[in-house]
Amino acid sequence: MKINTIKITPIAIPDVPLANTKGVHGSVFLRAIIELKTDTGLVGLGETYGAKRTLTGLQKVGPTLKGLDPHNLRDLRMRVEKALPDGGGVNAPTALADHKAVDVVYSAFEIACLDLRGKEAGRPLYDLLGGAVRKTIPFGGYLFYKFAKQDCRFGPDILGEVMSPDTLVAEAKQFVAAYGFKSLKLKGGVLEPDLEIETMLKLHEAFPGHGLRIDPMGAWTVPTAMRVIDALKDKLEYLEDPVRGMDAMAELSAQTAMPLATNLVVVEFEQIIEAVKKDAVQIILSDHHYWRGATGAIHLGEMCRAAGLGVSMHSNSHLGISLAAMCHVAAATPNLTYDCDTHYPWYDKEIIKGGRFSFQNGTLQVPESPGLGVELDHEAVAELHDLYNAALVKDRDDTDEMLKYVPDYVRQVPRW
Ligand code: GKR
Ligand code: MG
Repeated sequence: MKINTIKITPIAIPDVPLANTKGVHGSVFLRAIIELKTDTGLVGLGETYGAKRTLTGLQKVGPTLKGLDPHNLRDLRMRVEKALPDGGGVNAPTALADHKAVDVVYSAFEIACLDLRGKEAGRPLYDLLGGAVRKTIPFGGYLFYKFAKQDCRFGPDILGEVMSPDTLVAEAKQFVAAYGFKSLKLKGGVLEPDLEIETMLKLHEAFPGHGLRIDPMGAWTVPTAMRVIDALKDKLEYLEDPVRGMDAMAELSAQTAMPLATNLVVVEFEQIIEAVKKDAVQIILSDHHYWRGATGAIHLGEMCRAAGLGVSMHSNSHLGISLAAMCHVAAATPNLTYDCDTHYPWYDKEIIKGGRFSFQNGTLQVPESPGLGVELDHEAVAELHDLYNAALVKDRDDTDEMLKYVPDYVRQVPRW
């Protein structure tokens, strides 16, 4: 089996103004859809970020994959490294972590290669990753403070303004009623810490049995994080990226028994060693979009097991190809013991046949058809590709977007 056609389609999906430490989401979010066709007539699918630097990387590497055997991931890696010799990162300068272009681009094509291999073998992708230890994948409700949407040209708002503890609890109630989530994560770092503490205490009161987490993406200093921990101890499963940088995480970790999780200070294999030496984190968030694909995410799980660290799963705005891949990775990672993050409920579009995944009691069943187990709805892709062309937005910059809502906004991390 050899790859003979490579198609990369950028798409834009209507988004809502979800707030975070560095700003707010724009009117659309961007994804790139990958189709790898083989001389045997199979099509392998992938989905990744669609912002400028990732798209450029995908477009540079794509044509060099002609003739690649999807079983040879080392050859894939070499072709990616050769086509992107200058390396570099893919995120906007205002982002809080960067991901190497070679890792992100490799990851996107790796998933499509694994999809092909699963289809050729007639086996679901989780079998290629070592087999499923679970087939029911639990997800958590990902809660955001948000503005009321100003620009509804590309899609309607959801829930209006959510900028207080009480409205955030109302959001959580809607999410739990609609999807049955058994755990809840708040994207913090948006309101004053006291208001975010109040929000978490109110969530705890409203959902006493739910696992709770908060992720302020480095918005707090170590003393502020300690104050939050004192107020919320025994109420959180873990605290995600409370402070900025490996050394600040290590300083905090030395002062508290609260487990610290990260998707900001450990985003590459090399950083695991430093994190372990400094005892900076106790849980690492896996993500096949930058941890070198699904096989890399499985290796991450294995390294965390060896290092005595826990594993959870990170999310970014995404559609169903990514969600299917997340399910397969979660199915095949034995020590992924926390409910996975997902942004999926915030959007109503889909690009796979059969429409959207449907959560039951906060869970999804891992797809059982060969490969990823999803097929592309070409009409839906074409519609969102038209939106990409119309939207004019070709990059993600949450800080820039924030100025539309708060004209004197200054990005400051840590802020409190
Ligand atoms: O969607 O605003 C967002 C999140 O802040 C996302 O960009 C993060 O990557 O969900 C993420 C996280 O830090 O856990
Ligand atoms: Mg995070």
